[in-house]
Amino acid sequence: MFCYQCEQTAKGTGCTTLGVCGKQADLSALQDLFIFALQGLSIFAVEGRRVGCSDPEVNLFICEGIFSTLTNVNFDNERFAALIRRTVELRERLKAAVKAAGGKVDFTEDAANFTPADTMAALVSQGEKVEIKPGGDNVDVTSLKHTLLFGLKGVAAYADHAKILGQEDEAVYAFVQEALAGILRTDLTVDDCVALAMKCGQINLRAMELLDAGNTTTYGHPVPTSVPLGAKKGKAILVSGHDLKDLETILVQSAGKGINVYTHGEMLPTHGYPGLKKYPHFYGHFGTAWQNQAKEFPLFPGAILMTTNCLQKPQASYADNIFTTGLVGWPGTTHVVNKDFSAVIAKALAMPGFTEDTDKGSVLVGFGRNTVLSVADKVIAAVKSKAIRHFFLVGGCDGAKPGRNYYTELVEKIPADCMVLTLACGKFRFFDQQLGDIGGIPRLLDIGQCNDAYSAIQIAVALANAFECGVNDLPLSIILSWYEQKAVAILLTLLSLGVKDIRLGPSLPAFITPNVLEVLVKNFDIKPTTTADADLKTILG
Ligand code: SF4
Ligand code: SF3
Repeated sequence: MFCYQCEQTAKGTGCTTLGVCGKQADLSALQDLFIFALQGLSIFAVEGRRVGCSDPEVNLFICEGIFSTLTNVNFDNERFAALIRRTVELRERLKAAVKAAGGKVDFTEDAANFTPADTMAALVSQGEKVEIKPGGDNVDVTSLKHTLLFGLKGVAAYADHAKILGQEDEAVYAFVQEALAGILRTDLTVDDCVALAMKCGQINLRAMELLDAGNTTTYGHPVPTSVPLGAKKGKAILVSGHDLKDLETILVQSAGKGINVYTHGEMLPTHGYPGLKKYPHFYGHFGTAWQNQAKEFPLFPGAILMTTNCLQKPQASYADNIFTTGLVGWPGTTHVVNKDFSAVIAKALAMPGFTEDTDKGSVLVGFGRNTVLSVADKVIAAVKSKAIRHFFLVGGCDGAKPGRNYYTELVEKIPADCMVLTLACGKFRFFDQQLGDIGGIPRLLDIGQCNDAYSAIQIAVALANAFECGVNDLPLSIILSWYEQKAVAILLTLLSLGVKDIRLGPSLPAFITPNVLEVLVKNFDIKPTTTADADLKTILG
Protein backbone atom coordinates (compact mmCIF):
# COMPACT_ATOMS: atom_id res chain seq x y z
CA MET A 1 0.00 0.00 0.00
CA PHE A 2 0.95 3.61 -0.21
CA CYS A 3 -0.71 6.56 1.49
CA TYR A 4 0.74 9.95 2.42
CA GLN A 5 -2.35 12.08 2.75
CA CYS A 6 -2.01 13.01 6.43
CA GLU A 7 0.60 14.48 8.73
CA GLN A 8 1.25 11.32 10.72
CA THR A 9 2.28 9.35 7.64
CA ALA A 10 4.97 6.78 8.43
CA LYS A 11 8.53 8.16 8.62
CA GLY A 12 7.21 11.44 7.21
CA THR A 13 7.17 9.90 3.74
CA GLY A 14 4.30 7.41 3.38
CA CYS A 15 2.51 4.50 5.03
CA THR A 16 3.56 1.40 3.09
CA THR A 17 2.63 -1.64 5.17
CA LEU A 18 -0.10 -0.41 7.52
CA GLY A 19 -1.47 3.05 8.07
CA VAL A 20 -0.38 4.76 11.27
CA CYS A 21 -4.12 5.58 11.51
CA GLY A 22 -5.00 1.88 11.39
CA LYS A 23 -5.83 1.77 7.67
CA GLN A 24 -4.96 -1.71 6.36
CA ALA A 25 -3.44 -2.29 2.92
CA ASP A 26 -6.67 -3.74 1.48
CA LEU A 27 -8.69 -0.75 2.69
CA SER A 28 -6.12 1.62 1.21
CA ALA A 29 -6.49 -0.11 -2.17
CA LEU A 30 -10.30 0.05 -1.95
CA GLN A 31 -10.22 3.75 -1.12
CA ASP A 32 -7.92 4.45 -4.07
CA LEU A 33 -10.17 2.41 -6.34
CA PHE A 34 -13.18 4.34 -5.08
CA ILE A 35 -11.46 7.65 -5.91
CA PHE A 36 -10.67 6.25 -9.38
CA ALA A 37 -14.32 5.23 -9.86
CA LEU A 38 -15.46 8.69 -8.69
CA GLN A 39 -13.11 10.24 -11.25
CA GLY A 40 -14.84 8.18 -13.93
CA LEU A 41 -18.24 9.33 -12.68
CA SER A 42 -16.97 12.91 -12.64
CA ILE A 43 -16.03 12.74 -16.33
CA PHE A 44 -19.73 12.20 -17.14
CA ALA A 45 -20.86 14.75 -14.56
CA VAL A 46 -18.69 17.40 -16.25
CA GLU A 47 -19.98 16.46 -19.70
CA GLY A 48 -23.53 16.36 -18.32
CA ARG A 49 -23.26 19.94 -17.12
CA ARG A 50 -22.08 20.99 -20.57
CA VAL A 51 -25.29 19.65 -22.09
CA GLY A 52 -27.53 20.88 -19.29
CA CYS A 53 -27.96 17.80 -17.13
CA SER A 54 -26.85 17.68 -13.53
CA ASP A 55 -27.86 14.82 -11.25
CA PRO A 56 -28.36 15.92 -7.61
CA GLU A 57 -27.81 12.39 -6.33
CA VAL A 58 -24.49 12.20 -8.19
CA ASN A 59 -23.40 15.60 -6.87
CA LEU A 60 -23.94 14.61 -3.25
CA PHE A 61 -22.65 11.07 -3.77
CA ILE A 62 -19.31 12.35 -5.08
CA CYS A 63 -18.85 14.70 -2.11
CA GLU A 64 -19.85 12.07 0.44
CA GLY A 65 -17.63 9.60 -1.39
CA ILE A 66 -14.43 11.59 -1.22
CA PHE A 67 -15.20 12.70 2.34
CA SER A 68 -15.39 8.96 3.24
CA THR A 69 -11.74 8.58 2.22
CA LEU A 70 -10.55 11.43 4.45
CA THR A 71 -8.28 10.26 7.26
CA ASN A 72 -10.04 8.56 10.19
CA VAL A 73 -13.53 8.50 8.65
CA ASN A 74 -14.41 5.05 7.36
CA PHE A 75 -12.38 1.88 7.88
CA ASP A 76 -15.02 -0.57 6.66
CA ASN A 77 -14.00 -2.52 3.53
CA GLU A 78 -17.53 -3.78 2.88
CA ARG A 79 -18.93 -0.28 2.75
CA PHE A 80 -16.25 0.80 0.28
CA ALA A 81 -16.92 -2.22 -1.92
CA ALA A 82 -20.61 -1.30 -2.02
CA LEU A 83 -19.76 2.35 -2.72
CA ILE A 84 -17.52 1.38 -5.65
CA ARG A 85 -20.35 -0.66 -7.20
CA ARG A 86 -22.85 2.13 -6.61
CA THR A 87 -20.47 4.61 -8.31
CA VAL A 88 -20.53 2.53 -11.48
CA GLU A 89 -24.34 2.20 -11.36
CA LEU A 90 -24.65 5.98 -11.08
CA ARG A 91 -22.08 6.43 -13.86
CA GLU A 92 -24.09 4.25 -16.23
CA ARG A 93 -27.31 6.05 -15.30
CA LEU A 94 -25.72 9.44 -15.87
CA LYS A 95 -24.10 8.25 -19.09
CA ALA A 96 -27.54 7.37 -20.47
CA ALA A 97 -28.90 10.80 -19.47
CA VAL A 98 -25.91 12.57 -21.02
CA LYS A 99 -26.33 10.59 -24.23
CA ALA A 100 -30.03 11.44 -24.37
CA ALA A 101 -29.15 15.13 -23.90
CA GLY A 102 -26.79 14.97 -26.89
CA GLY A 103 -23.53 14.84 -24.92
CA LYS A 104 -20.39 12.84 -25.61
CA VAL A 105 -20.19 9.44 -23.94
CA ASP A 106 -17.38 7.64 -25.77
CA PHE A 107 -14.64 8.64 -23.33
CA THR A 108 -11.58 6.43 -23.54
CA GLU A 109 -10.19 7.02 -20.05
CA ASP A 110 -9.94 3.79 -18.02
CA ALA A 111 -11.81 5.42 -15.14
CA ALA A 112 -14.78 6.11 -17.41
CA ASN A 113 -15.03 2.48 -18.49
CA PHE A 114 -13.97 0.55 -15.44
CA THR A 115 -16.02 -2.45 -14.27
CA PRO A 116 -15.71 -3.48 -10.63
CA ALA A 117 -14.56 -7.05 -10.02
CA ASP A 118 -16.91 -9.57 -8.39
CA THR A 119 -14.95 -10.49 -5.28
CA MET A 120 -13.38 -8.42 -2.53
CA ALA A 121 -9.91 -9.82 -3.28
CA ALA A 122 -10.22 -8.90 -6.96
CA LEU A 123 -11.47 -5.42 -6.10
CA VAL A 124 -8.41 -4.95 -3.88
CA SER A 125 -6.11 -5.98 -6.69
CA GLN A 126 -7.91 -3.53 -9.04
CA GLY A 127 -7.27 -0.87 -6.40
CA GLU A 128 -3.58 -1.71 -6.16
CA LYS A 129 -3.26 -0.92 -9.87
CA VAL A 130 -4.58 2.63 -9.41
CA GLU A 131 -2.69 3.38 -6.21
CA ILE A 132 -2.27 7.06 -5.33
CA LYS A 133 1.48 7.42 -5.02
CA PRO A 134 4.22 9.91 -5.86
CA GLY A 135 6.26 9.74 -9.06
CA GLY A 136 5.02 9.71 -12.62
CA ASP A 137 6.50 11.61 -15.55
CA ASN A 138 6.72 14.84 -13.60
CA VAL A 139 6.99 14.48 -9.83
CA ASP A 140 6.01 18.11 -9.25
CA VAL A 141 2.82 17.78 -11.30
CA THR A 142 1.97 14.62 -9.34
CA SER A 143 2.68 16.44 -6.08
CA LEU A 144 0.35 19.27 -7.07
CA LYS A 145 -2.34 16.88 -8.30
CA HIS A 146 -2.25 15.15 -4.93
CA THR A 147 -2.35 18.49 -3.12
CA LEU A 148 -5.46 19.22 -5.18
CA LEU A 149 -6.98 15.80 -4.50
CA PHE A 150 -6.40 16.08 -0.75
CA GLY A 151 -7.74 19.65 -0.80
CA LEU A 152 -10.85 18.32 -2.58
CA LYS A 153 -11.38 15.86 0.27
CA GLY A 154 -11.59 18.85 2.60
CA VAL A 155 -13.92 20.76 0.25
CA ALA A 156 -16.15 17.69 0.00
CA ALA A 157 -16.32 17.44 3.79
CA TYR A 158 -17.45 21.07 4.10
CA ALA A 159 -19.89 20.76 1.20
CA ASP A 160 -21.41 17.65 2.76
CA HIS A 161 -21.79 19.29 6.18
CA ALA A 162 -23.40 22.30 4.49
CA LYS A 163 -25.80 20.16 2.48
CA ILE A 164 -26.95 18.38 5.64
CA LEU A 165 -28.07 21.81 6.88
CA GLY A 166 -29.77 22.68 3.60
CA GLN A 167 -27.04 24.78 1.95
CA GLU A 168 -25.52 23.94 -1.41
CA ASP A 169 -24.11 25.57 -4.51
CA GLU A 170 -23.83 23.94 -7.94
CA ALA A 171 -20.51 25.78 -8.42
CA VAL A 172 -18.94 23.73 -5.61
CA TYR A 173 -20.11 20.42 -7.08
CA ALA A 174 -19.04 21.51 -10.57
CA PHE A 175 -15.51 22.33 -9.44
CA VAL A 176 -15.11 19.15 -7.38
CA GLN A 177 -16.07 17.11 -10.46
CA GLU A 178 -13.95 19.14 -12.90
CA ALA A 179 -10.95 18.82 -10.62
CA LEU A 180 -11.44 15.09 -9.96
CA ALA A 181 -11.68 14.45 -13.70
CA GLY A 182 -8.86 16.94 -14.37
CA ILE A 183 -6.44 15.01 -12.16
CA LEU A 184 -6.63 12.19 -14.74
CA ARG A 185 -5.29 14.46 -17.48
CA THR A 186 -1.73 13.92 -18.62
CA ASP A 187 -1.25 17.30 -20.29
CA LEU A 188 -1.33 19.51 -17.18
CA THR A 189 1.73 21.63 -16.40
CA VAL A 190 2.95 22.80 -13.00
CA ASP A 191 1.32 26.18 -13.65
CA ASP A 192 -2.02 24.55 -14.57
CA CYS A 193 -1.93 22.54 -11.36
CA VAL A 194 -1.05 25.57 -9.23
CA ALA A 195 -4.01 27.41 -10.80
CA LEU A 196 -6.31 24.47 -10.02
CA ALA A 197 -5.05 24.32 -6.43
CA MET A 198 -5.76 28.04 -6.01
CA LYS A 199 -9.23 27.58 -7.48
CA CYS A 200 -9.73 24.73 -5.01
CA GLY A 201 -8.91 27.21 -2.24
CA GLN A 202 -11.49 29.67 -3.56
CA ILE A 203 -14.15 26.99 -3.91
CA ASN A 204 -13.37 25.82 -0.41
CA LEU A 205 -14.06 29.33 0.84
CA ARG A 206 -17.48 29.09 -0.79
CA ALA A 207 -18.10 25.64 0.73
CA MET A 208 -17.12 26.96 4.17
CA GLU A 209 -19.36 30.00 3.66
CA LEU A 210 -22.26 27.65 2.91
CA LEU A 211 -21.49 25.65 6.03
CA ASP A 212 -21.28 28.81 8.12
CA ALA A 213 -24.70 29.80 6.76
CA GLY A 214 -26.05 26.31 7.51
CA ASN A 215 -24.78 26.38 11.09
CA THR A 216 -25.79 29.93 11.93
CA THR A 217 -29.20 29.97 10.23
CA THR A 218 -30.13 26.63 11.82
CA TYR A 219 -28.71 27.14 15.32
CA GLY A 220 -28.03 30.89 15.58
CA HIS A 221 -24.66 32.58 16.00
CA PRO A 222 -22.53 31.10 18.79
CA VAL A 223 -22.49 33.18 21.98
CA PRO A 224 -19.89 33.14 24.76
CA THR A 225 -20.67 30.09 26.87
CA SER A 226 -18.96 28.50 29.83
CA VAL A 227 -18.71 24.73 29.38
CA PRO A 228 -18.17 22.49 32.43
CA LEU A 229 -15.35 19.95 32.12
CA GLY A 230 -16.62 17.85 35.00
CA ALA A 231 -19.65 15.58 35.19
CA LYS A 232 -23.20 15.60 36.44
CA LYS A 233 -24.66 12.59 38.24
CA GLY A 234 -26.77 10.58 35.82
CA LYS A 235 -26.82 8.57 32.60
CA ALA A 236 -24.65 9.90 29.83
CA ILE A 237 -24.07 10.07 26.07
CA LEU A 238 -20.84 11.38 24.55
CA VAL A 239 -21.00 12.86 21.04
CA SER A 240 -17.81 13.32 19.00
CA GLY A 241 -17.00 14.39 15.45
CA HIS A 242 -18.30 17.55 13.76
CA ASP A 243 -21.95 17.01 12.79
CA LEU A 244 -24.31 19.49 14.49
CA LYS A 245 -27.45 17.91 13.07
CA ASP A 246 -26.60 14.53 14.60
CA LEU A 247 -25.95 16.24 17.93
CA GLU A 248 -29.28 18.05 17.76
CA THR A 249 -31.07 14.81 16.89
CA ILE A 250 -29.49 13.03 19.86
CA LEU A 251 -30.53 15.93 22.10
CA VAL A 252 -34.13 15.73 20.85
CA GLN A 253 -34.36 11.95 21.09
CA SER A 254 -32.74 11.72 24.55
CA ALA A 255 -34.72 14.57 26.15
CA GLY A 256 -36.61 13.74 29.34
CA LYS A 257 -34.90 10.38 29.79
CA GLY A 258 -32.53 11.31 32.62
CA ILE A 259 -29.57 11.37 30.22
CA ASN A 260 -27.00 14.17 30.05
CA VAL A 261 -25.28 14.77 26.73
CA TYR A 262 -21.55 15.57 26.66
CA THR A 263 -19.29 16.62 23.82
CA HIS A 264 -15.89 15.23 22.92
CA GLY A 265 -13.17 16.63 20.65
CA GLU A 266 -14.41 18.95 17.91
CA MET A 267 -17.94 18.99 19.35
CA LEU A 268 -16.84 21.32 22.19
CA PRO A 269 -17.72 24.60 20.38
CA THR A 270 -21.31 23.43 19.76
CA HIS A 271 -22.15 24.46 23.34
CA GLY A 272 -22.12 28.07 22.10
CA TYR A 273 -25.04 27.70 19.65
CA PRO A 274 -28.34 29.03 21.02
CA GLY A 275 -30.24 26.34 19.10
CA LEU A 276 -28.29 23.61 20.88
CA LYS A 277 -27.55 25.09 24.30
CA LYS A 278 -31.31 25.50 24.88
CA TYR A 279 -31.54 21.79 25.71
CA PRO A 280 -31.23 21.52 29.52
CA HIS A 281 -29.62 18.08 29.33
CA PHE A 282 -26.81 19.32 27.02
CA TYR A 283 -24.36 19.41 29.88
CA GLY A 284 -20.61 19.66 29.36
CA HIS A 285 -17.43 18.50 27.67
CA PHE A 286 -15.52 15.30 28.36
CA GLY A 287 -11.92 14.67 27.31
CA THR A 288 -9.69 16.34 24.77
CA ALA A 289 -8.73 15.78 21.14
CA TRP A 290 -9.37 12.75 18.94
CA GLN A 291 -6.00 11.07 19.40
CA ASN A 292 -6.70 10.59 23.10
CA GLN A 293 -9.92 8.64 22.57
CA ALA A 294 -8.44 5.23 23.40
CA LYS A 295 -7.42 6.67 26.80
CA GLU A 296 -10.53 8.74 27.41
CA PHE A 297 -13.43 6.66 26.07
CA PRO A 298 -12.91 3.76 28.52
CA LEU A 299 -13.46 6.28 31.34
CA PHE A 300 -16.81 7.46 29.99
CA PRO A 301 -19.64 5.55 31.74
CA GLY A 302 -22.16 5.92 28.91
CA ALA A 303 -22.74 5.49 25.18
CA ILE A 304 -20.43 7.16 22.65
CA LEU A 305 -21.41 8.35 19.18
CA MET A 306 -18.94 9.23 16.40
CA THR A 307 -20.62 11.53 13.88
CA THR A 308 -17.57 12.18 11.66
CA ASN A 309 -13.80 11.95 11.86
CA CYS A 310 -11.59 11.30 13.75
CA LEU A 311 -12.31 7.68 14.62
CA GLN A 312 -9.63 5.34 15.91
CA LYS A 313 -9.86 1.58 16.30
CA PRO A 314 -12.38 1.00 19.13
CA GLN A 315 -10.66 -0.70 22.06
CA ALA A 316 -12.21 -3.81 23.63
CA SER A 317 -13.05 -1.88 26.81
CA TYR A 318 -15.57 0.35 25.01
CA ALA A 319 -16.22 -1.51 21.74
CA ASP A 320 -19.75 -2.35 22.91
CA ASN A 321 -20.57 1.25 23.86
CA ILE A 322 -19.41 3.06 20.75
CA PHE A 323 -21.59 3.74 17.70
CA THR A 324 -20.92 5.32 14.32
CA THR A 325 -23.28 7.22 12.06
CA GLY A 326 -23.19 9.05 8.72
CA LEU A 327 -19.99 8.47 6.78
CA VAL A 328 -17.99 7.08 9.69
CA GLY A 329 -17.40 3.37 10.00
CA TRP A 330 -15.37 0.65 11.66
CA PRO A 331 -16.01 -3.01 10.84
CA GLY A 332 -18.06 -4.61 13.59
CA THR A 333 -19.04 -1.30 15.24
CA THR A 334 -22.80 -0.67 15.33
CA HIS A 335 -23.67 1.85 12.63
CA VAL A 336 -26.78 4.00 13.13
CA VAL A 337 -28.76 4.82 10.01
CA ASN A 338 -31.67 7.18 9.36
CA LYS A 339 -30.90 9.19 12.49
CA ASP A 340 -32.65 6.70 14.73
CA PHE A 341 -30.44 6.86 17.81
CA SER A 342 -32.63 4.60 19.96
CA ALA A 343 -29.83 2.01 20.24
CA VAL A 344 -27.43 4.70 21.53
CA ILE A 345 -30.02 5.87 24.07
CA ALA A 346 -30.78 2.30 25.18
CA LYS A 347 -27.07 1.68 25.68
CA ALA A 348 -26.70 4.87 27.74
CA LEU A 349 -29.65 3.84 29.92
CA ALA A 350 -28.18 0.37 30.44
CA MET A 351 -24.79 1.75 31.49
CA PRO A 352 -24.00 3.12 34.97
CA GLY A 353 -23.60 6.76 34.00
CA PHE A 354 -21.84 9.16 36.37
CA THR A 355 -22.51 8.26 39.99
CA GLU A 356 -21.72 11.69 41.38
CA ASP A 357 -21.25 15.31 40.40
CA THR A 358 -17.62 16.30 39.76
CA ASP A 359 -16.21 19.79 39.23
CA LYS A 360 -13.21 20.04 36.92
CA GLY A 361 -13.58 23.70 36.07
CA SER A 362 -14.83 25.05 32.77
CA VAL A 363 -13.76 26.57 29.48
CA LEU A 364 -15.23 29.41 27.45
CA VAL A 365 -16.43 28.84 23.88
CA GLY A 366 -18.56 30.83 21.45
CA PHE A 367 -16.27 33.41 19.89
CA GLY A 368 -17.39 33.08 16.31
CA ARG A 369 -17.31 36.03 13.93
CA ASN A 370 -20.55 37.52 15.20
CA THR A 371 -19.40 37.71 18.83
CA VAL A 372 -15.86 38.86 18.06
CA LEU A 373 -17.01 41.50 15.59
CA SER A 374 -19.61 42.77 18.05
CA VAL A 375 -16.69 44.00 20.17
CA ALA A 376 -14.62 45.12 17.16
CA ASP A 377 -14.65 48.76 18.34
CA LYS A 378 -13.13 47.73 21.66
CA VAL A 379 -10.54 45.54 19.94
CA ILE A 380 -9.56 48.28 17.48
CA ALA A 381 -9.26 50.85 20.29
CA ALA A 382 -7.10 48.42 22.27
CA VAL A 383 -4.78 47.93 19.27
CA LYS A 384 -4.54 51.69 18.74
CA SER A 385 -3.75 52.32 22.42
CA LYS A 386 -1.20 49.47 22.24
CA ALA A 387 -3.05 47.51 24.94
CA ILE A 388 -3.12 44.72 22.32
CA ARG A 389 0.26 44.31 20.61
CA HIS A 390 -0.38 41.34 18.36
CA PHE A 391 -2.91 38.63 17.44
CA PHE A 392 -1.90 35.01 17.11
CA LEU A 393 -4.22 32.65 15.26
CA VAL A 394 -3.07 29.27 16.56
CA GLY A 395 -5.33 26.66 15.06
CA GLY A 396 -5.78 23.50 13.11
CA CYS A 397 -5.76 19.80 13.79
CA ASP A 398 -4.26 17.94 16.68
CA GLY A 399 -2.38 14.65 16.50
CA ALA A 400 -0.25 12.32 18.54
CA LYS A 401 3.27 13.44 17.58
CA PRO A 402 5.46 14.80 20.41
CA GLY A 403 6.38 17.78 18.18
CA ARG A 404 2.86 19.10 18.76
CA ASN A 405 3.93 20.32 22.21
CA TYR A 406 5.20 23.30 20.20
CA TYR A 407 1.67 24.71 20.18
CA THR A 408 1.25 24.39 23.97
CA GLU A 409 4.61 26.01 24.59
CA LEU A 410 3.95 28.77 22.09
CA VAL A 411 0.63 29.75 23.67
CA GLU A 412 2.15 29.62 27.15
CA LYS A 413 4.94 31.94 26.04
CA ILE A 414 2.88 34.45 24.07
CA PRO A 415 3.22 37.73 26.02
CA ALA A 416 0.28 39.03 28.07
CA ASP A 417 -0.37 41.95 25.71
CA CYS A 418 -1.20 39.59 22.81
CA MET A 419 -4.46 37.83 21.96
CA VAL A 420 -4.75 34.18 20.97
CA LEU A 421 -7.49 33.15 18.55
CA THR A 422 -7.95 29.44 18.09
CA LEU A 423 -10.08 26.91 16.26
CA ALA A 424 -10.21 23.17 15.52
CA CYS A 425 -8.99 20.34 17.71
CA GLY A 426 -5.43 21.70 17.93
CA LYS A 427 -6.81 23.94 20.68
CA PHE A 428 -6.83 21.01 23.12
CA ARG A 429 -3.10 21.60 23.51
CA PHE A 430 -3.97 24.75 25.51
CA PHE A 431 -7.76 25.11 25.72
CA ASP A 432 -7.94 25.04 29.51
CA GLN A 433 -5.18 27.56 30.17
CA GLN A 434 -6.23 30.64 32.11
CA LEU A 435 -4.80 33.43 29.96
CA GLY A 436 -6.78 36.26 31.55
CA ASP A 437 -8.12 39.19 29.58
CA ILE A 438 -7.18 42.49 27.99
CA GLY A 439 -9.62 45.24 28.94
CA GLY A 440 -12.36 42.69 29.57
CA ILE A 441 -11.79 40.77 26.31
CA PRO A 442 -10.62 37.19 27.05
CA ARG A 443 -7.09 36.66 25.68
CA LEU A 444 -7.96 33.18 24.46
CA LEU A 445 -10.88 33.21 22.02
CA ASP A 446 -12.26 29.93 20.69
CA ILE A 447 -13.67 30.57 17.22
CA GLY A 448 -14.96 27.00 16.89
CA GLN A 449 -14.36 23.79 14.98
CA CYS A 450 -12.12 23.37 11.95
CA ASN A 451 -15.47 23.71 10.19
CA ASP A 452 -15.56 27.35 11.38
CA ALA A 453 -12.42 28.48 9.56
CA TYR A 454 -14.70 30.76 7.52
CA SER A 455 -15.46 32.66 10.72
CA ALA A 456 -11.73 33.16 11.40
CA ILE A 457 -11.21 34.45 7.86
CA GLN A 458 -14.13 36.87 8.22
CA ILE A 459 -12.69 38.20 11.48
CA ALA A 460 -9.31 38.80 9.83
CA VAL A 461 -10.92 40.49 6.80
CA ALA A 462 -13.10 42.72 9.03
CA LEU A 463 -10.08 43.78 11.10
CA ALA A 464 -8.14 44.54 7.92
CA ASN A 465 -11.03 46.67 6.66
CA ALA A 466 -11.24 48.51 9.99
CA PHE A 467 -7.54 49.32 9.86
CA GLU A 468 -7.75 50.09 6.15
CA CYS A 469 -5.01 47.62 5.32
CA GLY A 470 -4.62 44.13 3.91
CA VAL A 471 -4.75 40.96 6.05
CA ASN A 472 -0.98 40.64 5.55
CA ASP A 473 -0.46 44.09 7.10
CA LEU A 474 -2.37 43.30 10.30
CA PRO A 475 -0.50 42.64 13.53
CA LEU A 476 -1.58 39.02 13.06
CA SER A 477 0.42 35.82 12.77
CA ILE A 478 -1.14 32.58 11.59
CA ILE A 479 0.34 29.43 13.06
CA LEU A 480 -1.32 26.32 11.69
CA SER A 481 -1.17 22.77 12.88
CA TRP A 482 -2.31 20.35 10.24
CA TYR A 483 -3.19 16.69 10.33
CA GLU A 484 -5.88 15.69 7.85
CA GLN A 485 -7.17 16.97 4.53
CA LYS A 486 -9.61 19.65 5.73
CA ALA A 487 -6.48 21.48 6.85
CA VAL A 488 -5.10 21.15 3.30
CA ALA A 489 -8.27 22.78 1.93
CA ILE A 490 -8.06 25.59 4.51
CA LEU A 491 -4.42 26.20 3.67
CA LEU A 492 -5.27 26.44 -0.04
CA THR A 493 -8.03 28.92 0.83
CA LEU A 494 -5.64 31.12 2.80
CA LEU A 495 -3.08 31.00 -0.03
CA SER A 496 -5.74 31.75 -2.64
CA LEU A 497 -6.65 34.84 -0.60
CA GLY A 498 -3.03 35.95 -0.80
CA VAL A 499 -2.33 35.42 2.90
CA LYS A 500 1.43 35.25 3.43
CA ASP A 501 3.88 34.30 6.13
CA ILE A 502 1.87 31.33 7.48
CA ARG A 503 3.78 29.04 9.82
CA LEU A 504 2.89 25.41 9.21
CA GLY A 505 3.68 22.47 11.46
CA PRO A 506 4.45 20.22 13.11
CA SER A 507 5.93 18.87 9.84
CA LEU A 508 5.44 19.77 6.20
CA PRO A 509 3.21 17.56 4.01
CA ALA A 510 5.00 14.52 2.60
CA PHE A 511 3.21 15.04 -0.72
CA ILE A 512 4.88 18.40 -1.33
CA THR A 513 8.06 18.03 -3.40
CA PRO A 514 11.05 20.36 -2.86
CA ASN A 515 10.21 22.26 -6.07
CA VAL A 516 6.57 22.75 -5.07
CA LEU A 517 7.70 23.90 -1.64
CA GLU A 518 9.97 26.40 -3.34
CA VAL A 519 6.96 27.82 -5.23
CA LEU A 520 5.02 28.10 -1.95
CA VAL A 521 7.91 29.82 -0.19
CA LYS A 522 8.55 32.17 -3.10
CA ASN A 523 4.92 33.17 -3.62
CA PHE A 524 3.54 32.97 -0.10
CA ASP A 525 6.51 33.07 2.24
CA ILE A 526 5.10 29.97 3.93
CA LYS A 527 7.46 28.56 6.55
CA PRO A 528 7.72 25.53 8.79
CA THR A 529 7.31 26.06 12.54
CA THR A 530 10.69 25.98 14.34
CA THR A 531 10.70 26.38 18.12
CA ALA A 532 8.24 28.40 20.17
CA ASP A 533 11.01 30.76 21.36
CA ALA A 534 12.54 31.31 17.94
CA ASP A 535 9.18 31.83 16.21
CA LEU A 536 7.99 34.28 18.88
CA LYS A 537 11.24 36.19 18.61
CA THR A 538 10.93 36.47 14.83
CA ILE A 539 7.27 37.45 14.96
CA LEU A 540 7.45 39.99 17.78
CA GLY A 541 10.96 41.25 17.05
FE1 SF4 B 1 -0.96 6.79 6.79
FE2 SF4 B 1 -2.33 9.03 7.20
FE3 SF4 B 1 -2.80 7.53 5.06
FE4 SF4 B 1 -3.54 6.70 7.49
S1 SF4 B 1 -4.33 8.48 6.34
S2 SF4 B 1 -2.55 5.47 5.91
S3 SF4 B 1 -1.82 7.48 8.71
S4 SF4 B 1 -0.91 8.66 5.53
FE1 SF3 C 1 -9.40 17.44 14.40
FE2 SF3 C 1 -9.75 15.11 13.22
FE3 SF3 C 1 -8.65 17.96 11.98
FE4 SF3 C 1 -11.61 19.17 12.93
S1 SF3 C 1 -11.00 15.96 14.71
S2 SF3 C 1 -9.64 19.31 13.24
S3 SF3 C 1 -7.98 16.32 13.13
